[in-house]
Amino acid sequence: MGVSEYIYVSMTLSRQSLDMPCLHRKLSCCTLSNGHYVLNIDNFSGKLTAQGWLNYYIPAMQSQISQLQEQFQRELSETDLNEEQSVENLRLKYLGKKGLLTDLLKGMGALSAEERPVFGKQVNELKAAVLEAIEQAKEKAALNAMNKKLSIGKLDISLPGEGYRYGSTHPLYDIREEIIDFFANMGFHVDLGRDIETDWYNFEALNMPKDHPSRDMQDTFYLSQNAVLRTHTSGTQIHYMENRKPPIRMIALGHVFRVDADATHAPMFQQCEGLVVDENITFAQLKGTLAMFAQKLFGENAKTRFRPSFFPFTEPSAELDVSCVFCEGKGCRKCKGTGWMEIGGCGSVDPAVFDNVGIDPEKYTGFAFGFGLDRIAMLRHHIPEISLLTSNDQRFLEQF
Ligand code: FA5
Repeated sequence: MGVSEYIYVSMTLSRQSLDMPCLHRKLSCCTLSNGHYVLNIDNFSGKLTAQGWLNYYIPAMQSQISQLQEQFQRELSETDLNEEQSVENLRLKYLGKKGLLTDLLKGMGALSAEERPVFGKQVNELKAAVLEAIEQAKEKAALNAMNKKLSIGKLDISLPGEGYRYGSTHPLYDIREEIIDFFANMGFHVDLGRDIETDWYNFEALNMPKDHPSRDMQDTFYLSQNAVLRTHTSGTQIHYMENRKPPIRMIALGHVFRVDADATHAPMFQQCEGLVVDENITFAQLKGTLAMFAQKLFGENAKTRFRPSFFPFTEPSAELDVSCVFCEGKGCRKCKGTGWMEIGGCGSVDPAVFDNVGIDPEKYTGFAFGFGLDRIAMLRHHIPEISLLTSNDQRFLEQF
């Protein structure tokens, strides 16, 4: 019948326990003697054929499995089906990592080739039955729990659902992207510059010598004698012109810092600088470019006005105003009755600036402009207070 030379018994058996071996304990063995197997285990010693052994083994195993089955049925009937946790505890007791059935299955490794299929079949059948019973119990427990909840609290199915909260892009981000899109389409290169500039790039090279009154408005956040948090993006023009020859078409966007704080002025805000340098560049081209830009930002009806002004690095210089978006140019409280709102400064590049970066002012001319992104966002969305843009207040930001 093909039994191996040694019959492996699942525990150290005593005479009395032979009918009821605990199947998952480790082995002892009996030796072969003239076609018979000698059981030599603990205090029991006797001769047995292999078939004789199986005759003991199979009923003992079956009896253990059916005892476990009865035990499970009893415990299942005692489990509180109103408590999902009780069902889970029962599952763990039988099918968990150290569960009774799991243990039984683990013990199979110690069985002989003849014992294993007989035993495995029975244990697996029991396992499937236990699994199914627990699944059914779980469903019942979940249903009972829900019924219990429903009977305690009132469920108002007419209440609105909770819904999902979707994020949105920041209005300043949107404007920044639109500006980049507009100028990149016109062939402008995009630069970001740097937040910290030396005195030379932020002031001196832009024709703002030390102690000159034009510095006063921006003489602000110094990190050292020579390093300053940039007060405008115009310094990027200088870096750009130092490293490239005309023709030049570039914009530079980024944060700038000033000691400034009221409803329309913030200590940190974003600017966009623009620079064009080539032969025969004129103020008329500057006007045309910015008029198109204003229409792109504020719609086709937006009008632009160039108001004479002063910047040390442009000559002539102008402030760029757009018709008030609140009253469409009629005059209101927001535009202080003028019908116009300022968004930036501009002008033709001062020849002194070209001298500072080694570009021949006799051969080349250029225009430059710089405007505030926060100001544009305020105008476009009718935002009354500039600090709202950086307050991180979700109720405010959700509107965009
Ligand atoms: C300048 O900063 C110049 N560098 C602009 C320039 C560039 C002129 C190139 C000529 C040629 P101004 O200080 O005016 O200019 O600032 C430009 C724009 O930045 C203003 O029109 C406004 O839109 C915005 N701005 C200025 N200060 C603040 C502030 N504290 N908070 C928010 N926006 C501001």
